[in-house]
Amino acid sequence: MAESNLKKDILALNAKDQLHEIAKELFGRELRDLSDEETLFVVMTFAKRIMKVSDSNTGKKKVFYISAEFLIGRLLTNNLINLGLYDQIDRILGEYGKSIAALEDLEPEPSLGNGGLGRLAACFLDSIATLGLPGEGIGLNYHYGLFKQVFRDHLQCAEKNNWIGQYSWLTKTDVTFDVYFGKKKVTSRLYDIDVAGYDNGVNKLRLFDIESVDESIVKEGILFDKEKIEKNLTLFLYPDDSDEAGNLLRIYQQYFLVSSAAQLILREMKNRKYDLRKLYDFAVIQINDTHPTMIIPELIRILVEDKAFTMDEAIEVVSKTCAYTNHTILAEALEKWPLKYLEKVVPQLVPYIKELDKRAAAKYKDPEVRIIDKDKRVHMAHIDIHYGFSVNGVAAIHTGILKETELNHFYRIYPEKFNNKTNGITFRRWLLSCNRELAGFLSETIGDGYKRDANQLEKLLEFRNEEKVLNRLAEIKYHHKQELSAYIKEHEGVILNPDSIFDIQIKRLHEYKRQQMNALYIIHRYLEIKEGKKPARPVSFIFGAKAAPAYVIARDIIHLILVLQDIVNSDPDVSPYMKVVMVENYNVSYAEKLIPACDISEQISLASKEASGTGNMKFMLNGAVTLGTADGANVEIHELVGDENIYMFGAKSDEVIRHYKEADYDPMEYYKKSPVIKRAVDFMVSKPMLKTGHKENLNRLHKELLGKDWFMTLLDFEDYIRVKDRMIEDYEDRAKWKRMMLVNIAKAGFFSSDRTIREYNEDIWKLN
Ligand code: 26V
Repeated sequence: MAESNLKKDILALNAKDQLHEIAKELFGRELRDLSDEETLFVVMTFAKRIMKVSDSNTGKKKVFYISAEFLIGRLLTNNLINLGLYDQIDRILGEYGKSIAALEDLEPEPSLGNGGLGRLAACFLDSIATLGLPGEGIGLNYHYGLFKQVFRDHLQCAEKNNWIGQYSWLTKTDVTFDVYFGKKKVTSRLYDIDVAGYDNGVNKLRLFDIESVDESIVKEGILFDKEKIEKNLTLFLYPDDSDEAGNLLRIYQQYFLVSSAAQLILREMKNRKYDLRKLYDFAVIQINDTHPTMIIPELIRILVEDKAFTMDEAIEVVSKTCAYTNHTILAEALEKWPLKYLEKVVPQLVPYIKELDKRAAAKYKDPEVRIIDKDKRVHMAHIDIHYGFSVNGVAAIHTGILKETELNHFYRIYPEKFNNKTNGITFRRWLLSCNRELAGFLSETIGDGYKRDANQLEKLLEFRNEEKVLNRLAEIKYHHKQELSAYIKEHEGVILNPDSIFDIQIKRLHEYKRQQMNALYIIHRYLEIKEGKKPARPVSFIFGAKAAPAYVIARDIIHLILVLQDIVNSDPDVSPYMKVVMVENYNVSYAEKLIPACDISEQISLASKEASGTGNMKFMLNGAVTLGTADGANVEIHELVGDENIYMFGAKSDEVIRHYKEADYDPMEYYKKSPVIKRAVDFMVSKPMLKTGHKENLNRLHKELLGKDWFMTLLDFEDYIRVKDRMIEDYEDRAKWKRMMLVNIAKAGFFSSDRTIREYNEDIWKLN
């Protein structure tokens, strides 16, 4: 059907009639007779059609946010809220004894990201659309996304997560491109997902898929033949890259993404009759970490080989079009591809990368800023910095460390390129959708304005001494703790007491995030209770985390927590006073249930290592109080709420950086010096632990902690105990705690991704 006809048809019918029509069209039955799952597909189809005929955000210049990950999560509730249709549809479904809440858990989650970086990209798409800016995301259509986590025998196992069924948010387009790996040609097809802005136009997330993909090659778990590129290229997100075949596949994926993206962008320029010599007047390409870096040499190659540009001209135009965001300072996460891998996968790009390196070397003598190093490895970030016009970090402290330490050699030659863009989160998903009760109460108390202008949350401060308001905040928190307890009972088989303190750490499992320090605290508390030190109120320690399948120590930490869960929860002396639960398959949907129920937000990374964090912002917005180190955006949260509304502990980033420089940190020193540390660490390999868990995993972890402890757990452990104990005590001063909740909510406005996107636009994209 032509679009204008569709638009007329849709506008002519009211929502109820449309739902009935779609029910008949899809299933040949009445709405009332459909299963919940079928009803979900009807509502999804309805929302999809509305988005198809909504106005799209257009303008002369457009941002292309290119990213290997878009962790969009479920879209039903979010789309209905943004389209302003939630209440209406919920009322109509109510007439048939159904509700959106009952449908939303049936939607398969698109897990097209690992964690913060991918979720940030999804929040950004929401804000770009909400601000009415022309922009789109460009990524890959992974069929299974991130693996589904299951626990067996206290260990993490990985299974495939199939999210694309007969009905999904994807729209198949007829746009295809040829992508060449040397002489080998494959076909790339474009799929679109509409992104509705909040009460504003619609943008698109454009996902490319390899046409010859073959799901049947996936064997047990997530195992598949890594060599068969034409069949496997878009099956999984970041497959195990511990071997050469895995690394090569990752490069295949990256080039497939950038070659498709470059063709899509140039096709649009051609359709709109734009002059490619002024590409930067019409397009800005934001490169999300180094994964899409090859877009730079690829665009230069196309301009030179197909569009008659000289090398100088192509480099100038591309450099004025591309901007780079850095999301980590961890050395092992900064991509350095062996030149021979690139020669194997994309030989056509290698002469261009060599040319870019040659030019940089001719200009700057410092070997630290070479693109190709003496060991013939290509530093992807160095391409971005030399040949992009902007380099940004994602929180003030992170950008500071990039300038002063990690990228100092570059900062000295290009100070004007460096800028900070502190991350943000979309309040539509992380407040309006996941915490409807709090959003409703805020509207009653301070009006609706905060939904468009997050800074208006500060109006709440006027109520900091109003008992009625404080009590209502506590009631809403309690309601979510009850709901979460019911959910965890059903899904994890663990019974939590909603009157206990909910202490939550949810994020990817990584040693630098130090879930192991939280686990050591649990051991410490367990042993104290065993000795008869009974606390005033129980604490529920809740974790959610996936470990990369090849990351052995991270999997050992999951094992440690699962064994502790078993031991603590089944000990009748202890379990009335504390419980431990690690939820299975932590993902965006689980986060939406956990975050509104949290009292203590655990943000305990080793200072300097967490670039920003965004979970910290989501917790704060939902009235949790932060227990954190001076790292990432915690530093800015601290500045906003003040000393009296946050619990900070641990070594500062300059001390940590000094320890690395001097190589003088020795965990054994701390272990020998402190009986508290010794007792907790040794319990990991004690009789009860070895009886429930596996010797191999627990011994390995014990050895790692005492022999290396690269992320300095023991350096901060005693201070962590001290501050966490104080925080738990302070919870009993209920008036004080409720005021802390209020201040945290009121000060969260700064972390709206609308603010972040406005800054990107003003300083980097300049779209309006
Ligand atoms: C990647 C890898 C890959 C190889 C093994 C170890 C490792 C460790 C870390 C990473 C992180 C990649 C980049 C990333 O996800 N950064 C996150 O970006 C978020 C959004 O800016 C930010 O909030 C998080 O602090 C940052 O870790």
